[in-house]
Amino acid sequence: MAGIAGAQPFPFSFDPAATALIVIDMQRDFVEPGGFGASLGNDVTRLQAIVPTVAALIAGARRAGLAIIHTRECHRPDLSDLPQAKRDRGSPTLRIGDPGPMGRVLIAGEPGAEIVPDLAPLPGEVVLDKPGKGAFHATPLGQILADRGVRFLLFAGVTTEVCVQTTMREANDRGFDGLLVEDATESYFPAFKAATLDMIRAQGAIVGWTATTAEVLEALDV
Ligand code: TIU
Repeated sequence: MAGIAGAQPFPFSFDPAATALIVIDMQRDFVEPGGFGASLGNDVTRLQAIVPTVAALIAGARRAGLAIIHTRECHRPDLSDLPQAKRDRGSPTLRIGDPGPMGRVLIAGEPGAEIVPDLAPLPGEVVLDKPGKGAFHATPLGQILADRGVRFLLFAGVTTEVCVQTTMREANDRGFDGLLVEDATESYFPAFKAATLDMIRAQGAIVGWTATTAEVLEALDV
């Protein structure tokens, strides 16, 4: 077993052979100007800033031999997996499926739905397309993790309080021990990121743990 003594709210123990790193939605649509995140009125620069940290975390996880799963929030070109409520919500400048500067917004196969080049998946790593905020909803993620004997999950990616937190809560209810890597996740709203970290680790790790990339890499001895 490996351990992160400085994890909050108390030390986190995990078996690297039974651990996966889940990198949530580090897509051009959320991180670059002109994509879905920007269409909702957000400033994407905060999210761009974590790319080097996420790259370092992924590199360390590769050296340690962890299972690595990349997710992408996107929909089928025919929009058959897009609930009308999701398409209609709010007043975005572009709706999901509309043509934008990076192709159709949040549609599989379009440039905007791709993971940013600096975090490109390697052959053999799972790339999971998901139609919802949570990565377990309407995907084979549960089976993929069961097939690999995974019991511990490390989480990175964007955005902290939307797709990352939703997935972490789904995982918690499914019996996984999950840790959110604090500096490898980001929100368009600093206060929401801070609140998410607090609520995850409150009440004796009611949802899970948090720790830094440096602490995770030290625990993995990479
Ligand atoms: N809008 C926002 O903060 N997030 C999303 O819509 N999806 C993800 O978090 N990936």
